Order: sequence, then structure tokens, then C-alpha cells
Amino acid sequence: MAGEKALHDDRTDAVGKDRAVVGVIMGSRSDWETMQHVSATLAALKIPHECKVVSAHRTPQRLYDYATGAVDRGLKVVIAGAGGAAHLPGMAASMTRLPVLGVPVESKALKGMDSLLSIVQMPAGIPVGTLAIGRAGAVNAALLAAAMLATTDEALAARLDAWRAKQTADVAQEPE
Ligand code: RP5
Repeated sequence: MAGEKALHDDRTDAVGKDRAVVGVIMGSRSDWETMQHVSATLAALKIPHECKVVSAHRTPQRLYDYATGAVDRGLKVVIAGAGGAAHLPGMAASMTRLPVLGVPVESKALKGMDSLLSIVQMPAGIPVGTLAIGRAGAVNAALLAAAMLATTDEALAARLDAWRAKQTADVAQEPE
């Protein structure tokens, strides 16, 4: 299907034309409100990445193609966000040996507790590194991916150190 092929050929990212090393996937466009914080944080650290809607239950073939092709396409880390019965991160992890970080998206019915528990409670054998519900988890997933990549990328390590130093410097001493 032409549309499906385009999904995987699209190497564009938020910070230039470099080949994506982080794949950011989410179960629905409605997850973007949360997952945009993954992209913004990766972009702040100049980490080439791609953002795609990949639903485990609505587009299972797209998920299969994405996860099984992730290594060959040069991705190093996958960040998967989903809400409700959030099986996307676990299913993605089952089909790639890349580290998969899961972001529980806050759901309307259960405030993201359903997302959190369904992502974090992976049976032994297929890990998903699960972050906090919502924006905090999204930001931290990007920072954790950066830390992983920085173990073999000195320039990125310096950018991550600078990002953390700025965060420290930005903390006020007084509450008002
Ligand atoms: C999941 O179902 C998505 O990850 C999303 O969080 C949730 C609701 O999706 P929509 O009905 O808004 O498309 O697949």
C-alpha cells in the first residue's frame, strides 16, 4: 500500500535531514499532545528522530513492519506511547531487540492508570522501560534515550550534560 510504504521511507525529523536514531511511535494522533514532549526534548538535544502513528490494534501490519524493520533502518531506541489497553510498547518490544521505552498516556476513564499498568507489567522475557504517566514520562523517555545514546556519542554526552546543568541553574532559590 503506497501510504504504508511512505510511512517507512520518511526519514524526516524535527532537527534536520539526518537519519533518525530514535523512533517515536504512538497509538493514535490523540497521543501527540503527550508525545510532542518526547519530540521537543529530543530536538532540544539535537537527536535525529521520527514520529509516527502506529496502532497495535488498528494497524497491526504497520506495527509489524515498523518493529521488524527498526534495526535495519538504523534506529537505536524506540519510544512508544499509548493509552488505555496500551499494548503498543510491549508488542513493539516483542518484535525488535532495540530498547523500547514506554510512555503511558493519560486516559479519560482511568487517568492513565490503565496505560501505566498495561505497559509496566510485562512478563519476564520482553522488557519495556516504563516511564511516568503523561508529560513527565514523555520528557524522561527522551532523556533516557539520550543517556543511552550518549554512552557511545561524546558530542551528545556533552549536550546532555549542558542540558542538565542549565536545568540546575534554572532552579530558583526562592519560591517567589
Ligand atoms: C490507544 O487508544 C491510543 O494510544 C490512545 O491513547 C487511545 C485512544 O485512541 P483514540 O480513540 O483517541 O484514537 O490506541
